[in-house]
Amino acid sequence: MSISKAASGNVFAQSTIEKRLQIEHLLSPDALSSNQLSDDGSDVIKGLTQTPKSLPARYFYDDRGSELFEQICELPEYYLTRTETAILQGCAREIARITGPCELIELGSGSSTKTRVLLDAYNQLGYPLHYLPIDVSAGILESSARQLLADYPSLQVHALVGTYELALEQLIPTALPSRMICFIGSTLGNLTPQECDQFLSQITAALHRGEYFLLGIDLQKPKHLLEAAYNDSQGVTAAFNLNILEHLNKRFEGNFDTQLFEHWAFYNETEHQIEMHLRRRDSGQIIPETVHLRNLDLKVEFEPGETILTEISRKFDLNTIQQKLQAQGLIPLQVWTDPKQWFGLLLCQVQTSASIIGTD
Ligand code: AVI
Repeated sequence: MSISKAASGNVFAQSTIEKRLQIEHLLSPDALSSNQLSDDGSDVIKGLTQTPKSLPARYFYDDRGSELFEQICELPEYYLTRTETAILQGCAREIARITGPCELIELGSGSSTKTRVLLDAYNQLGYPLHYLPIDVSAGILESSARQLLADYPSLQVHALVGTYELALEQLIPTALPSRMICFIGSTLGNLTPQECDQFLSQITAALHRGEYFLLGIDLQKPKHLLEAAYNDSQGVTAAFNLNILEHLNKRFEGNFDTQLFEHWAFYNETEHQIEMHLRRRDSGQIIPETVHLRNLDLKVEFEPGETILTEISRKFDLNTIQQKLQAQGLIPLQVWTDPKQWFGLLLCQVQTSASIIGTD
């Protein structure tokens, strides 16, 4: 092929990508500058002034945090991503057959790696490919959407930059017969039970009867396996946890000294959740360490050994979660797990009049 032909081919491919890509900012681009949400840090003030101290887990995900999370997904101890991908590879065709042609809506799409497994299945069945990824990170959303559009010539992408809550409130009907909201990766586990109930009711409200919800969840298993996944030998999870302080320093002009804190993660067997903390190292110094977050006009003292809860990661029981979904009008149609039953993938359908009759 001559250079000019190759160049014109590239221009053509580029122009079809532009035609098939739509990016909508649900919050103003100003509010989203440097991947941030449009809040004023009041959640940080609230978390750091209560006892015990805590921070909202979403502050993990600045550019560095997102990069570290991608690395976590590849770690030998972090079985979640690998296991879920393998399950998805085994059942994607079945999912596509059950739902028929439908728009794929993905919450917290990130790099959209697992989405490809679903897109391949819908593609192989000759279904139109419509993908609506939702993420707070405009950069990751756009770059992964462009990559997908280059790889799937018939794909249409309508990306929404914003929080799940905003996106779920603003979903519009699709030209396709149905829609499926995908919430995979066990991110549901990062919500408290109360937040989880509220989230599931938002899912039901956002969908029409007969539409679909695909949920990936990490399941309960022996403590040592769980603790290894959140205390990896390479220290990537520790770096991810500590990065939240760097992020706060940048965002709110803070002076957290990350050397003074250490990663601490354990499995709480009563609550069935990993709890991830940052703990002020106990170096024999008894005076409290004062941290100043200038933009928030906030000074916080940390005693030696004091902790900040940065994340919970709940581990589910398949029967209990199915009951919860059913109670929210999300009827589980099919459940897939891996041979060790470490991870679960559930396809649910918003209650139809037929399923209401069926449950009587
Ligand atoms: C995003 N979420 C499902 C991860 C988890 O396993 O709860 C976040 C994570 N935290 C530490 N490692 C991974």
